[in-house]
Amino acid sequence: MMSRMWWSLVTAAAVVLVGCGGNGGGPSGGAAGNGDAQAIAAARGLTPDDVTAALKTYMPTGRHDDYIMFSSGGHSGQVFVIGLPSMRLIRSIAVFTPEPWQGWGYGVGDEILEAGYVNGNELSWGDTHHPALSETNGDYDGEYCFINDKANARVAVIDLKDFETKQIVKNPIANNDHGGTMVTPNTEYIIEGGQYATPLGNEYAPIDEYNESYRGMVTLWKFDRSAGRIDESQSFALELPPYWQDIFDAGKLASEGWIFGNSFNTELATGGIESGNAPFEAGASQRDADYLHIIDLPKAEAAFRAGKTSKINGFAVISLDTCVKEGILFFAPEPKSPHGVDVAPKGDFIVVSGKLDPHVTIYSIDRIKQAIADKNWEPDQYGVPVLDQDAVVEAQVELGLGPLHTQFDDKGYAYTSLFLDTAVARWTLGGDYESLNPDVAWSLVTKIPVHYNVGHIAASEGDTVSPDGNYLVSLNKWSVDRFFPPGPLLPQNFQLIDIAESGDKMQLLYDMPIGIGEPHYAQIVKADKLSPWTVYPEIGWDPLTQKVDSNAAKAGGERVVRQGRNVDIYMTAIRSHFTPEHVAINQGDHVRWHITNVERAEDATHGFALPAHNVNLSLEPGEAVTFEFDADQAGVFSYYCSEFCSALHLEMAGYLMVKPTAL
Ligand code: CUK
Ligand code: CUA
Repeated sequence: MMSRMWWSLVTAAAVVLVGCGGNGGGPSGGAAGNGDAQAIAAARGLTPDDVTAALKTYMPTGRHDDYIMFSSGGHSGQVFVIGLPSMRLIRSIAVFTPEPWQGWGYGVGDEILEAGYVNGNELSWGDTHHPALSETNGDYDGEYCFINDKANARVAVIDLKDFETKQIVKNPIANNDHGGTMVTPNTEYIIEGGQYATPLGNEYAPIDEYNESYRGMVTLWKFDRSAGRIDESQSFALELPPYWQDIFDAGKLASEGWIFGNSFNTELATGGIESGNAPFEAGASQRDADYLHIIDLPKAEAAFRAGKTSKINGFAVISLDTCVKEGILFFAPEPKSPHGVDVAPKGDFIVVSGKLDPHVTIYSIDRIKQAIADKNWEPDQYGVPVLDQDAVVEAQVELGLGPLHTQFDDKGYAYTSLFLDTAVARWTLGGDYESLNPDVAWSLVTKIPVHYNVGHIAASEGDTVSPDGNYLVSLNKWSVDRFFPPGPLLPQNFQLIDIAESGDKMQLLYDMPIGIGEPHYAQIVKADKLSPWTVYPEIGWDPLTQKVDSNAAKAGGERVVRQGRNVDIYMTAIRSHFTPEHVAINQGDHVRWHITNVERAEDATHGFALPAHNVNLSLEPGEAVTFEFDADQAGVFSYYCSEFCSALHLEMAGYLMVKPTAL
């Protein structure tokens, strides 16, 4: 069945790729396996493209991936860490959702999760959309990752020293967000834009007062890099018209200091399908244009510093009137129900996709600045200057149906996801990028089909000032027939695409099912930019403060200390025992339990599971944890190590004895 020519292609591809890998195998190195490889490929029905795809993605045991992708976890409330090109899930990072493997919410991180509760209401999930890696001069620096919770308007800070969540802030004026998180080029600010307009500060107003009382917003969270935390006191928000703001992006290089966001529902539709009104999907799609939001960040900062703010729930807000008066906010028409807004690597162009328009529209920052200088605008109904569209648009490129999000490479190409076409388009940028690409500027080059219905795409470092242009991942919303169906709830599908070659060559390499939530955006960073710890720097390390906890339990200092009804337990963990192994207390005591993993060996993690108390810890080497509870249940509770750490792991256990009050 298989012709000789066909097979020589496979063999040639295999040999070429082995050669490219720098392993020095050469023809003889591959020859021994050729017969076997051919037989395997034939038996499995693999095409030459399949074989090259396998060769480009396979990681021999022990070899690390070249890139690390940080993906939102959608309604899992987490962030996923995935290696490229192998597409191996390396870990999830618990953020908004308690997660027992990491102990997150089960004795570890409880205060951080509690800081994200709304009016004391426990929230045990989030809807993460857009991760943002911290940047220095517009390039990923590998230090922090930020992520938003669309459902509750929250932003989290993850420290990439240990890949753990350090802070959750609740937006004080909004109850949902979407245009977050994105960072300014030196991570001065983390952007969090709203989505569905509501009265700010969670006030009540009837829906028929929509135009007067409902508002949009964008919040600029000040990041204090030395503290590794958002500084709420130096953060502020802009009040925006009740258009539904969507995604934001920060300007860089040519556009540094500007922030761009888009909006849909400039119709101010208020829905009400049940009362015979046009549903939102129709009402919010009437007009030919919505508004690109253009924000002058230095002017906004100046207004904030000058105290030209009002307080909503104690949070500084620059009113819409002040935004207009101070020249902070401008609009430009953008066609039609836009979704993505993405700033090109040099910062000179801003690419907007209208979901209901087959084009991407490209704005020029020079033209925008000129139109502002020329006062070439008409005010909208809220008095915001709407710049003349012809004056600010540089180009439009027809790509296909349902364009959403755009990324960039090092070859002068842009890539845009096409939801309805279920494809990724490669197209050429003009201007300064023309010398990089051999094709005609501002034109479609090719499309690659994806499976199916792509939302975001992520190219390697593809939203920075220096994209590297090797890989692109298509974050597909539907997988339909790509995987074994695990019941009617199907996974999403991440597809890895090789974009290293120019022209019409792009190759689909790998399908990765995501069966734990619906990711939206992801960012892909070169692995060598990350330098995480593999053990905590010193024994007794508190990951919350990132320093040694002077009150941590120490080897030789294990003890139980009672002061009235308060009991402090100082415990150490090392293969394969806890010290102490018996802890005797009285019903009604308040317990503060301090455990230190005193190991220094990589991967020597211990768990700590306490029955009936909803406690499970993950204690990484060196880590010290304190958790508290009221011992209101009498009885004997067998605690044990919940990580299989050694041959005598099962013996790593002990007894908490809580003596009944009556005895
Ligand atoms: S959104 Cu999900 S596909 Cu939150 Cu960025 Cu466009
Ligand atoms: Cu320690 Cu199992």
